[in-house]
Formats: sequence, structure tokens, C-alpha cells
Amino acid sequence: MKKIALLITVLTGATLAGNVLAQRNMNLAFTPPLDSHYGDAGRAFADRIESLSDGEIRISIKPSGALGGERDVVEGMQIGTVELSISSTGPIGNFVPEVYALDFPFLFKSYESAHKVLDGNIGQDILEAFQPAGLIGLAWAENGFRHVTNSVRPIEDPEDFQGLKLRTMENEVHIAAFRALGASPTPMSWTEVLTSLQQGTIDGQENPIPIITANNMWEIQQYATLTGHAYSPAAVVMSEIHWNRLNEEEQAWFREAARAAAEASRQTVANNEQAGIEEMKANGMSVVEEVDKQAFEAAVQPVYDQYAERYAPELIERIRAAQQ
Ligand code: EAX
Repeated sequence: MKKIALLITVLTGATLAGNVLAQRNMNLAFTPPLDSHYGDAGRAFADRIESLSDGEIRISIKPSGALGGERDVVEGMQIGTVELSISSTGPIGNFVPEVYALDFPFLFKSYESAHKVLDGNIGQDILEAFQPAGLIGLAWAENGFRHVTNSVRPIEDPEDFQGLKLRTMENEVHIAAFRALGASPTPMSWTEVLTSLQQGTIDGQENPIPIITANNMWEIQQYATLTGHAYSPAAVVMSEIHWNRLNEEEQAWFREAARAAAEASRQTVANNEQAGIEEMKANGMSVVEEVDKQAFEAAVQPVYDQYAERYAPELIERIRAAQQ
């Protein structure tokens, strides 16, 4: 009897050890808080992977810049210290030039047309362009249309940007666009923005509504203007080093989970954006909801003249044609 009990104990122990040894943990990093559209995307990704792998692969979500700013995380994925990220395209253009095409101001006309472009051949072609940088572009999640906040004055016309110290993403197209508007653009990682606003080293920033509300920005920004000056995708990205350690079936799981993440982020933006604007007003922000977008578009035209030629001009033309 004792021999059977011992055998069961040994076999159970071996099985458990085997399961523990077989379990793999991967980090998924992003800069917004967990309670955000990125957090909803991250949870959707983690749930899908854990379900498809029967718990053998676990995703550890690292929100709020826990593993660094978006540029740091991209560099971490290139060397394999970070496995996965949901990242705005902001800094990615520095590693994957084709991505800059997505960040041009006033290029996308609506959420619907942005989804049509990103989920079609153009978006898939750009995801494939990640690989030479040691990155695997898995899917296009969503950050949203970007708007401006500041602590100095209401912005109603392009002239109101004059002299404003405005934080931009580390993206030379955005830097050029806000310089053309007369602002003084200050590129920096998102992880430095809230402190910089509190210290007054910058006057304002620009981000989608869900980022503004997820960070309670009414506490440090009095004015908001719904410029909608750029559509900001969020890429679901994996380190190629870790991708290559997956078998084909697992790689299909990661692509499926990335699509689930993308859908979750788009759903959260669609559900929360209007309520987010009301929340901003309820918390005392002065919100300019209607602006003369043509005036702003005309003011940033030099960016197209200066940068479109440099960054895959055919991509910008394809994006425009696909929205006709
Ligand atoms: O990806 O840096 C930014 O403004 C991004 O929109 C933010 O980190 C979410």
C-alpha cells in the first residue's frame, strides 16, 4: 500500500513540476493606466492566450510605463528583454519608417475609414515592415483621434498655438506639424508628461480622449480643444526573438489574441469617447468642441510638403485613395 502511495506522490510531483516547468510567462507593456483602452486590450490579449494555451502561457500586463516609455519598450523588444507591447505609433517610426505614414495630421477622415485602411492591405503591409527592425507587428489596436490640452489659453485658431510649449510624441512628423502651427514642440516619452505638466516645464500636450480621461488630466490642464488633428493607431507588437521561440500553432494564437486586443481597444474608444468629453467638462475643463479644421489643415500643409516625400509617399497616396 505504501509503495502505491509513494508512486502516486512521485508521479503527482513530477506532473506538477512538469506543468510548472512548461508554463511560460511573458510581459505585455504599455504606458497608459490599466483602467484604459490599452488595459482592456491587454486583458483581452492575456485572456485569449491563456485560453488557447490552456494556461501554459501566461501574460503579465505591465501598465503605466512600468517597463519604460514606448521607445524604451521597443528597444527592449529588439534585444528580447521585453516580449510584447501595445504602443502608439509615435516613436515606432524611428524604427519602422513606413509607420510615419500613419501619423500624418488630418490624414484619416474617420474611425471607420482608419479601420478599413489598417485592416486592409495597407495596414497589413505596414505591419510586415516591422520585421527588419526585429519586431513582429501583430495587429492594429486603437489609441484614437488626438486632441490638444493646455494650461495657458483656449485654442480656437491656429494662431492660438503661438509660443505654446507643447509636448509631442518622439515623432518628427508631429514635431514639424506643431512647429508649423507656431507652437514650441517638446518631444518626450509619455512617462515624463504628467510630471512636466505639473512642474510647468511644458504648457500642454495632445492625446486621444481616453488618454486624457484615464490620467484625470483636468487636474493639471484647464483647456482642451477637439482638433482631432491626427488618428493614432496602437500597434500590438512582439519581440521577434520571442516570436521565433513559438511554434506555428502558438504563433497563430498570438495573432488571434492580438486581433482580440485590437477589437477590445476599438470597442472601449467607441463606448467611452463621448462620455469622456462630458467627464472632462464635468471636471471643470473648458472644452472647445468645434474648430475650423480647414484652417488647421492649411497651417500644417508644410509638413506634407516636407515629409511626405521622405516617408513612403506612395503609402500616403494609397491611404488617401482608400478613403475616397
Ligand atoms: O500610447 O505618448 C503618447 O502620447 C501616446 O499616445 C500614449 O503613450 C499612449
